Amino acid sequence: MTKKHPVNEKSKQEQLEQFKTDDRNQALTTNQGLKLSEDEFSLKAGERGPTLMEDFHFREKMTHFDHERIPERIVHARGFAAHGEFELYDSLSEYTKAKFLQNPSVKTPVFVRFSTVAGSKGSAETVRDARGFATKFYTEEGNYDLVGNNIPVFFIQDAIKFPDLIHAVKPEPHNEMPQAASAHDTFWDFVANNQESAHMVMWSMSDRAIPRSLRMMEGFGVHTFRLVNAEGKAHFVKFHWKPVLGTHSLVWDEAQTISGKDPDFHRRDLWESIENGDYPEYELGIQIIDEEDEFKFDFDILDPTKLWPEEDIPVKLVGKMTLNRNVDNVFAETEQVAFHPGHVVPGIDFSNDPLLQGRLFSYTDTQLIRLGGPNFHELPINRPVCPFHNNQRDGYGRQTINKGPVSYHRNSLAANTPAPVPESEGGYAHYQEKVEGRKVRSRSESFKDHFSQATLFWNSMSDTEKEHIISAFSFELGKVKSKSVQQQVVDMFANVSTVLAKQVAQAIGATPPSGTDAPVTKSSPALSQEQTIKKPNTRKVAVIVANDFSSDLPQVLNSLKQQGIQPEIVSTTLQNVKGTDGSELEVQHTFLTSDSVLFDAVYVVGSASNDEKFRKEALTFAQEAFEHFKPIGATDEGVKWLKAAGLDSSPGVVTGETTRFTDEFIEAISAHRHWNRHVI
Ligand code: HDE
Repeated sequence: MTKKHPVNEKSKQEQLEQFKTDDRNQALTTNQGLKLSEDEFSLKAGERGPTLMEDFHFREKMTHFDHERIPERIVHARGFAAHGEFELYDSLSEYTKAKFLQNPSVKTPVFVRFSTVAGSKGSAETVRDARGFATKFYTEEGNYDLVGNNIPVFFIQDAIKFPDLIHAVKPEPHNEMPQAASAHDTFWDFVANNQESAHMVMWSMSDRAIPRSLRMMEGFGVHTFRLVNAEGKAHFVKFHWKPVLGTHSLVWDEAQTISGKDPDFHRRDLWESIENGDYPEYELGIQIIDEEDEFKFDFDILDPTKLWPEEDIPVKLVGKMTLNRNVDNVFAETEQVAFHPGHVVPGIDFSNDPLLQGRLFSYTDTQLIRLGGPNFHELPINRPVCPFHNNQRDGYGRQTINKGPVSYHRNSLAANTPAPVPESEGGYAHYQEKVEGRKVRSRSESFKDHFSQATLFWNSMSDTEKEHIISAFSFELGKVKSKSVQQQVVDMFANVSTVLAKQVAQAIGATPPSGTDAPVTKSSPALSQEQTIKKPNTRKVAVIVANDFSSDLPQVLNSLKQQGIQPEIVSTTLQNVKGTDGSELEVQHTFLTSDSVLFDAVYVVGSASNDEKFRKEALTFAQEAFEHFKPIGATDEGVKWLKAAGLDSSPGVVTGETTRFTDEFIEAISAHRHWNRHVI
């Protein structure tokens, strides 16, 4: 039978060009290389008869499919990744002998996987959660993994509590709800009964837990590590990633809507930016503390619930990472990548942070079950770029064909190779820290202050950020059913701020604490996002337009584009829209396929025709953007519409003539959100 709409040869060629597949122009074969003559019908005894056991092709294809999934990560299951490179600004030889941190002309390839923590692999991306920020540096001395988060502290102080924390935050086991959310009883019960979580919970309830983009969030190594130089001198270090575009967030209402409108919002944003050549960039920062100064602070530097205030210990920017290549295959790369804080190179070492020490065990263990055996280092994404040789052999999925009879050390038959090399030739030698003590299961006294830095965080927030934190607590605890847990949490956070605790108590019907807050003696401006870098580039603007737009519009759009802003046309249908001067614009979205939450700003051009439905749709966009404090622009009919709806003359709403309009609108877009707007 001839097809009604045969694929024409030209579009077939275009498709081949578009998708750079290795299988291009190849014959279809089985995994044994046998060419196949048919792939749509199983082998049957007669056209209407039973399928035959003999059909090895059907069995191979189906068996492979049946085994396509591997266990998802217990935490950080939902992730997205990209390739890139890291360049150093100046040699760090003063602090470390790590080769990739010596020479600014060396470009080190990297692979970065971002993730949410609590949700399963198919969960939405704009949920309230910490984000994983794991970087694999493929250095000439072996792989170095900096497996961090976008929050600088953690919930617990000792790794032995990690299974408890994760059991509490994951969906409750009796009904597997809620997915990818901490707004439920077990999580908050854990918090109230493990008060070391106070500081991290403040961050999780802040805007940091709903980033606008993976390109606009910070990364932190969290633990204290050591850098060791060629003379063997060590310094304590904390690692930071600072996004060149600044640190920006969504608002909670918007984040929830996006979860439904586009559950892939963050990966789409990252993917598209890289495809467009707007490569995400992050500067690597280090904070350094001399070994001699270990005890000079009012917190223990081994305690992972504490940060080092940047105003006391400055962050030195030492290099830049650029993500410039999307993955070719999400399973092969993003899913099979195996990170491990224990993947280090000479010059980078550990501290005795008890959380870090436990992680050094957990990550290999998890890869064994997840990737099915001990040979995961042979998967292409995990392979070091330098050669590796040892006497490990066999196991599931072994790729290397080791030759010869010798697979042991020490030997004489292979001249005792492969052999360890001294430190001077690149052999890894652990830093010889002096340790002594009793074998105990206990927590150091110096780890017992759970509230000072939680309070520092609160005191460092702007009024808007504080409001968001109060709302987040009220939302999360509002979903908790146990009155007792609600009250315990209110009482706990009264230790951070009575203002916070009172307002949350009011919102959830709990008993407010008595007392008032002590006068603020210290704050850390670096913790607030208010003063972050603000740039217009890569911001997306929904341009709402119909036929008969004025001849100025293409010029406005060009000016926006020159600033790196991305205007995208939204209209009733995907038909091109025409201007009064005959020019045409391609429409990318309809009111049905898009929503204001998927954009950073809305620009209402409107329509001269009396299309009431169009006007209503445009105003829905503008109204929603207004409530999310986003920049709004209007020209042409749009100005009248905004005025009639009472949306004009508020901060960040720009209406007017073309030349001034464009500049003011760009300024409004650069400001990102207009918090001083009165939203009811
Ligand atoms: Fe993880 N963590 N973690 N974690 N973690 C995992 O390893 C674990 C912690 C982090 O994109 C798992 O391969 C323990 C802190 C990231 O593939 C697992 C403890 C920080 C990722 C594991 C922690 C992290 C993971 C699950 C407490 C920030 C995703 C799958 C001692 C510094 C990496 C896997 C990726 C993943 C264990 C705490 C970051 C189970 C036991 C603190 C970014 O091994």
